[in-house]
Amino acid sequence: MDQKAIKQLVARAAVDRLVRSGMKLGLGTGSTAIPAVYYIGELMQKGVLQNILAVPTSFQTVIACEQWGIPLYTLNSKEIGGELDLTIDGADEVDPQNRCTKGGGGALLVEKIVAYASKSYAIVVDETKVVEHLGLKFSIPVEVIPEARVPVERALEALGAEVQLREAVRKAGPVITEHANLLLDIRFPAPMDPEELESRINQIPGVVENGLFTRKHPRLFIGHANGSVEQRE
Ligand code: ABF
Repeated sequence: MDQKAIKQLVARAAVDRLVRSGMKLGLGTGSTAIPAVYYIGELMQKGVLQNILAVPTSFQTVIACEQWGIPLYTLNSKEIGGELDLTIDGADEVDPQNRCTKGGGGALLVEKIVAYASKSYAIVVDETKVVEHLGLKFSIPVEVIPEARVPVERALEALGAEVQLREAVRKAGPVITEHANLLLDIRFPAPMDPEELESRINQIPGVVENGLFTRKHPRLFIGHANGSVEQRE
């Protein structure tokens, strides 16, 4: 199976196994989470799923929900009341403890807010995302207030990180997040303790959030090239 098909397979498997009518759902971002949104829209059109209330994690997800008529809410809506039944999202890396690196797509701030407001959390990945240690294959994004970029860079370097400002590919200049912040992508020369690092980074003044997701244990769905979907609690 090609990677696109694997992503679709694992996204659909998670929806089939976890999503029920009437759920308040957090809907993720990226090329594995968006197929789950489309599939939910399909099931709603067929009448298989009813009364879904969705909270999106990015503009990409808002547009996908609008295309399928999935009713959009915020965590503040009275129908949601600050708590979701389930969030389904993607990840850039997952380690043996189901801890994740996320935010390659730049949506980590709302992804973490939505994930941590959910009673149940599911991550859908293809097998290339499985790693022994976080930060090995993928850098860890840190969302930073623009005015604090240099002091935060220095503080991250003092933690031993190599720091790279995320540049836009086509538009000249840095990537600006949906909350008008900058992204610093950091890498460490050796494996680090992701739980300790997640909180250490967020203590630096000017840091808004970082892409280490270690405190919300997700149910993990891994799509394999042989067409199987592995579920890891
Ligand atoms: C999103 O999924 C981001 O946190 C992460 O960067 C992305 C992974 O994207 P893809 O599924 O396209 O590899 O939730």
